[in-house]
Amino acid sequence: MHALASSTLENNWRDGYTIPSARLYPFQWNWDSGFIALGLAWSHPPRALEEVRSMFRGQWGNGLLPHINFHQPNPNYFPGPDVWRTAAVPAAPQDLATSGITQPPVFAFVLERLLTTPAAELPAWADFLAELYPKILAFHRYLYTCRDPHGEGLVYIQHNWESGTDNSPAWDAVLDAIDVTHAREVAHLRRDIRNVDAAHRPTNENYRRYIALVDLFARLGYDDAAIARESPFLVQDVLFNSLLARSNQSLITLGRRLGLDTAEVEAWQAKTVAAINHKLWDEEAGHYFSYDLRAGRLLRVRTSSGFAPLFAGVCLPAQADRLLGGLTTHFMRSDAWSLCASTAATVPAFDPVKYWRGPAWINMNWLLHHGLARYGRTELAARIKANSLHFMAAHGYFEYFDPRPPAEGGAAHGLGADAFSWSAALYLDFTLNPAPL
Ligand code: 9WN
Repeated sequence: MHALASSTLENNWRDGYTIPSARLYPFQWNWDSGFIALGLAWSHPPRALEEVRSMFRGQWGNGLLPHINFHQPNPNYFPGPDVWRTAAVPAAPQDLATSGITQPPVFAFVLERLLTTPAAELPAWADFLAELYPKILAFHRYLYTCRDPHGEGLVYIQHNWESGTDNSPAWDAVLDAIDVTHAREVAHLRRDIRNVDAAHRPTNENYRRYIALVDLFARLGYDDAAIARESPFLVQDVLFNSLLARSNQSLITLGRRLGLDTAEVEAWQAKTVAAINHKLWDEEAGHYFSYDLRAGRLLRVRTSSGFAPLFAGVCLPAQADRLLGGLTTHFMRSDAWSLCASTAATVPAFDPVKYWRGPAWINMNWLLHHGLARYGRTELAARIKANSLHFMAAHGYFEYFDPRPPAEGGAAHGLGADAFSWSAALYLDFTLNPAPL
């Protein structure tokens, strides 16, 4: 498995960065790059530093870290740079095409984790850390300045692609409310459904809405104030904000090591931790949900993003108890299920093979594993890890996996893209790095 993980990362390595998968995603993606660095740190340590540096080459002047860096042209993905049209935006880098939206902020905790790997023993490490720290800080500052209009300590995502959990049924109501009367048809432009089973990917109806949002952002010149005024999609995502909180903690830890003043980050952090527990916790359901700023309500669809506050360490003990009561009930129909379904099996839209609507993902399992360990739930943490390793040993480094056992119809193969980089990378982290996070 280690040799296969290394060769998967090797095959997906391009000129200074790693693509998530040759079949579906031929560019550099933001949060993928963070998880991938954690694997490269074991298979090829200098590349972990190169990977992160390449990602930040795409950072905008206002601090935004794009969700895709289009380092080299490739026709095998839609939407490409011609759809994003960011070249004319003054804040965008002049020498690298990028998308114009972001993804969950993982890099601060990725850097903290890299400290426990061979990458931190490289002579180049100290310079790398000093170079990256202000860039990550600038990204967080962008989020708090441009994505938190009411100063709540909760930042919003403006597109489901910013959530990382793109096709989650939690976004259905928000996407359905988008007026597509004047939106263009995009079904014929899609590349994904030519490359993997369409039943495992989002619908054409949804893709039309995804692109309607991108077209709106391009028309507004990626002006955040204008987007906040006009866009129908403004959501305080619980996963995004929890990873922001965990990354703030890492910025504080790393900042102190570097002898820096961390007061600004501490102030953000205090607000965000309180706001996650106050605004995104639903006492009746015993679960955390995302909040739709446009409609002014919680999006009460039970997904595995709701466990992310464990990883951030923001749950009070009583909340953690309630939350975890739901893990082995809502997220599995029998004890033979593997953890953790991305959408609870009790949600009507649950689909065990469709992208983010039911299948288990290795990065989400990794976050949950560390969240459980943080709360002393050793047995459950071990179970999540064992389930993750089993998925990959049985099926290979696929993008996602059916959580059902074969006796209940579970798919006999992995789902989505094969030779998927973060699965391989996190296999290495799971098995070679015993440090807590
Ligand atoms: C859109 C690259 C990315 C992941 C996301 C995953 C999927 C892209 C797509 O692939 O999203 O960003 O085209 O479907 O949902 O989490 O970062 O692996």
